[in-house]
Amino acid sequence: MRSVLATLVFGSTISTAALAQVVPTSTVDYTGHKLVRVEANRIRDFQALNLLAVSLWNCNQGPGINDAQISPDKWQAFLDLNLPYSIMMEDVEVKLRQERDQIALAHMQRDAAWFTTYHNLDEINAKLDADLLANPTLTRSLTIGNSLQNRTIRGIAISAPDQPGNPRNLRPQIIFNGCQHAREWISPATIMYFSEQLATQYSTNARITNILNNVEILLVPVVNPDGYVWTWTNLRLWRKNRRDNGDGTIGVDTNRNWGYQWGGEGASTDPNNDTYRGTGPFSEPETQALSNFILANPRIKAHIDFHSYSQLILSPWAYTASLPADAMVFDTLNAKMAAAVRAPFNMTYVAGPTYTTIYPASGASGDWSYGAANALGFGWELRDTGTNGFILPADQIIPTGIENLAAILELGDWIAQPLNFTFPDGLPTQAIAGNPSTFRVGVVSGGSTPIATPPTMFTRDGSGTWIPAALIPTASPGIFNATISASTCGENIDYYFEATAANTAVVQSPVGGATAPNIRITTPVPVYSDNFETNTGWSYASASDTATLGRWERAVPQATAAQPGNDNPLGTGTLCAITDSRAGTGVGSYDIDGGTTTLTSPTFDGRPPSGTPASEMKLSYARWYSNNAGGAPNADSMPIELSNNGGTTWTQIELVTENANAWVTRTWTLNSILPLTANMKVRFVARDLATGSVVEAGVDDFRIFFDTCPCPADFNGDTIVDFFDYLDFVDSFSANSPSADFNNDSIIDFFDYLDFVDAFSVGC
Ligand code: 0X9
Ligand code: ZN
Repeated sequence: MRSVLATLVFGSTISTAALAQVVPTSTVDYTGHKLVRVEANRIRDFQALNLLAVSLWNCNQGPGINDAQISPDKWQAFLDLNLPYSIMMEDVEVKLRQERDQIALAHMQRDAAWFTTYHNLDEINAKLDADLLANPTLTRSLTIGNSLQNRTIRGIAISAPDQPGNPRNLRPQIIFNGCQHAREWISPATIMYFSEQLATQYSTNARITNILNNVEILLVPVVNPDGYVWTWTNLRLWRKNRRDNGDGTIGVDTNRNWGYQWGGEGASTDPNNDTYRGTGPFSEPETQALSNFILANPRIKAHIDFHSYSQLILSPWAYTASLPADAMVFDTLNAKMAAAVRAPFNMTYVAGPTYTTIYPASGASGDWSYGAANALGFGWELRDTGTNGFILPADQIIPTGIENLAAILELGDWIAQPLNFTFPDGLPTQAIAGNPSTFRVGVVSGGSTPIATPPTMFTRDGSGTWIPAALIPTASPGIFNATISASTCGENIDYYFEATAANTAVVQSPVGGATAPNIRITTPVPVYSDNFETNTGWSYASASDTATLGRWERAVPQATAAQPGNDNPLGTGTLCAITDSRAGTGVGSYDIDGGTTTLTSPTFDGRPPSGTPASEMKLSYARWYSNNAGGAPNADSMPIELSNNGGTTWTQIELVTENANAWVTRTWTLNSILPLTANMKVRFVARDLATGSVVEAGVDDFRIFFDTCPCPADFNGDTIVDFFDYLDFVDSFSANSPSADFNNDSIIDFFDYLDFVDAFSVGC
């Protein structure tokens, strides 16, 4: 035991011997070891780094950005590699000592709450027993199986007691596990937080009550107990299980050992490697136990395997870049969970398919759960993004628990529902007068089973009667086309959807159906509109641009974790302006490098037509911006600027820093930025100025329009329909002025007079 502990123990109520059992000990000393984030893009640089490093904490098997632990004796050699790096941790041992001290201190307090520190395996099992005892009607104990060293892999199941017509043993289940990787201590802590909160909030929290009334939650905090114990007794940064590989090396990466696409890309055949896949699929008792448990419980509809660190929500596939059949369901859930996890503390967890969002990995649990066990399988990386890495300070256990509980409740809601809707193109909130809105509607029951019967869409015009229409099936099961027909400027269309689940329950979207419908408003026809489907004269480069890669172009975007896989879904077509479509799969594959790239609109006339106030002239565009992936998140920004002198001078419209991970439509009043002229332009200056920053930008559906619907009866354009309009019309009519051609038939005659009188009597 370290001397600092002896000091802490001195005078306390806990004996040194007792404390020794609950405070980690170590057989190695990492004094002077630094953790560095390194950009090693070339294969030979990566290989050199890999050889030098004590270990790579991110387990990345390839070139790119890596977190490398470098011992003091290798520091100069590391510097000699001459790679861009930032120091994440000055001294790993100092961090480890702080962690041990915190654990010791917490255990010496008589009243330290359980989640204020980390706990060893015995303490976790004791807490499971305490949770079982405290909530006997809601919980039952789970035994998953045994580890290689014969430790019991335990769990707890939580659901409401039997209800009439709703027995507990018929409810769908969701399983959450932690600690496949021994050193990722925040994962068992988070699972234990779920255990305590779900059980204690049943009947006080309506949402948790509803979930537990309809779903059984299965929690397995430590899948790899042998490895976990090892991190407490010998090597805090141990990852794998404790398999003796027979060649002097120890350990199989259980998250490369699952029997779906085992042995493919992103898993090592080298027993010494941290991603060693084992001798065959399910060669390890830990993965055998959990997979057999999942197969024995076909009510399991979803599985999240919790890891750390990087703050990621990872859906299938991990073994291939191809998208799974249920991509739409995963996209929807990824977005819901990423939004929920952000809500409490504004923490970003990037969500997406594993292969492209983190790296290729074969034999990972999520792929098996989805591919072989018919459950929605996710991998998850908890806090943080590298400041502390695996050595996450204990005061982040509760915040991590809170934000991730919020996220798993989204999955709970989904599985608790007999049927769920997805809207991969989004829902139309506005349409241009005279244009219909066509979009896709996905409907699944039981988590991911597509329904065959088309759902009904109900629409009504204003306060009119609801008109039902069956949606049109597409070639993809469970995906239908919906069309809301064209309307005139100013009309509001209400709409909602209804479908019947396998268990005959009728489900509406939005919840509440006719009493809380979606609304689509109808906007005026724009005076200038560009959806980037054809070349309309935008400039994709300016003389001052310095970006070496990833410049603006007009293209179908290629999906990465930072870049969309589609143009603005609320517009038409498939193309947009986007920064680069270079081939590649990683997050940095399509981004901007080395400077600025400028997208400039053609010149447009921003002046209002006579009779329309200048304040009615609006600019809108859909934009994509991502700068929170990669080694230096949020280090860049994108100015969007307006010119009223053909590009001689520019005024900022907005400085984009927001990482919405979605297309965002922004609308501006043009004359509040600059006086309106016939010589206006807008430009988007995307830039990668910071080292290691991944920047992606897109622009689509650019429009100049009036805000309000035209009112023909307001003949003099003073926004009031009154006798002066009548007088002005009669004047124009008698003067045979072109403006008197009210019905636009190129003849000024009595029919124009009649139409004007009609419009005048209707008003606006
Ligand atoms: O490499 C892994 O196994 C995981 N990352 S970690 O740094 N915690 O080791 C991510 C694998 C993704 N997992 C699943 N899709 N299940
Ligand atoms: Zn892990």
